[in-house]
Amino acid sequence: MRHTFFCIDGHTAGNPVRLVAGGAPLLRGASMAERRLDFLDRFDWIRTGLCFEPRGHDMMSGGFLYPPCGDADAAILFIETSGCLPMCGHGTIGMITFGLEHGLIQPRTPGTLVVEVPAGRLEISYTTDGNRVTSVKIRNVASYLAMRGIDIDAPGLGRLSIDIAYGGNFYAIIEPQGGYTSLDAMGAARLIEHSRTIRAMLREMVEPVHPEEPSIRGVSHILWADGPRGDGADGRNAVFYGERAIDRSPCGTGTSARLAHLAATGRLGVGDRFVHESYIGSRFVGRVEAATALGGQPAIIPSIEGSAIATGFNTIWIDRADPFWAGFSVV
Ligand code: PYC
Repeated sequence: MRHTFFCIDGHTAGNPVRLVAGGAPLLRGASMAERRLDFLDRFDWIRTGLCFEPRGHDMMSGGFLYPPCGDADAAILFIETSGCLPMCGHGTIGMITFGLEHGLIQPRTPGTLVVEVPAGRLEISYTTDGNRVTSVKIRNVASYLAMRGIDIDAPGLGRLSIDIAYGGNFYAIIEPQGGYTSLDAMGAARLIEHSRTIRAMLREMVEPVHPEEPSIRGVSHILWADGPRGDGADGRNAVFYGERAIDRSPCGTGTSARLAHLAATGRLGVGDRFVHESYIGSRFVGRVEAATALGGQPAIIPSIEGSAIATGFNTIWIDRADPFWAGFSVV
């Protein structure tokens, strides 16, 4: 049996986005959080088949556009090598860009959209130049510093003090200290190796749970923070996800978590901008939009702004006669 998926492929700030424009399964659920669980239960082979080799690769990420459950303009379900994320910033920027450019999303008010994702509601504004979407700004879900000062003894790096912040996913944030001096000194291969070990150690020790949506839990991503490299930037980071991925973009949910972390530790205030660079030097503009509370804890509403480029159409088959129909990963 052959399943056909019509995709628009592209990237946001260098990280891949595969918008599956045709072939989405019908999902059960009254919210995107419920539909996400239904997808994971019944259709996870679509994610693994489209994201892992031989049709994808370690960094592959994307999703489906759905009709909203409520009064929003659209809804998104994310797929990635690491699972079905509650929220993905670079993915949202890419899917909104490709969806608007190809008429898959019809805004009620040009320039603004409300989009449902499993983690909540996003308020989106975007700019255009002719048929092209030139930037997308996401007012993200409430983000907060969940845990501070978790001490671990990381093999090869020594003692590290790690904070955990939420920006749509839970991030372990490692600032330069001890054996970690900078992204460039560490390099991508060692970042991946150390991230896998540190994530496994942290998962043995703690399990952060979203105060309002208990299906969002656990440390999925490691954010290595660093000072800025280019002119006009305020900071740089490398986010590890899945088993072998370093985000090529500055990571939208990672930037949101970092903004919450910097705000909670007195280093950013409401209204402050934070230009965040990625491992490859691409940028998002972050901003602390407002102070709020989440489950009784202080939180912020962050925004992230960036742009995406479509690189082509891709019709992908998942054929049950293919021994690798559900994908594979070499770790
Ligand atoms: O942009 O939020 C993001 C993201 C999550 C994982 C990779 N990118």
